[in-house]
Amino acid sequence: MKSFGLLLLVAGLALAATPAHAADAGKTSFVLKGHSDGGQNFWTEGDGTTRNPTLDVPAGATITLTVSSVAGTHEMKVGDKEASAPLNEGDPAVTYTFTAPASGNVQYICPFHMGDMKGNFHVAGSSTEEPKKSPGTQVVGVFVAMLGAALIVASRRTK
Ligand SMILES: [Cu+2]
Repeated sequence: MKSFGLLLLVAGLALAATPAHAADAGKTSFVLKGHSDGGQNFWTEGDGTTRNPTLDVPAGATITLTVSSVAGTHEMKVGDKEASAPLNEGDPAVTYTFTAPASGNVQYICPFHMGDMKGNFHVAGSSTEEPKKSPGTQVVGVFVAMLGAALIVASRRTK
């Protein structure tokens, strides 16, 4: 019983320590494509399917963004920078650069479709953004670890 408790404790701590946000921290170059589909406007990273994805960037890095339109007319505005010229589908892609801050998020947005074409560049390792993936893993990990600790205590008391 005690060793089972210890096993749970170790497994729980390992789960709790799992980063909730598997970061692709080294990436500094991104392709964002604007879409207009059935009245819905959104960005995708390259040919990805996630709409307005959060993009991890290294702190302080110069980020290169290649922007084009698959459908519709869009502009790209990053943080406080000026928006790009309007981009129509078929126009050549526009390259955009900005410097990632030391921490936090920098918003990217299409000023034409402010309501639904916005996402964030998230500086890897900073905690201003809620975890995107499996926020439950850490909670479960802590719970399992506590259960393990309780079993250890209980098995000591019964001796
Ligand atoms: Cu747009």
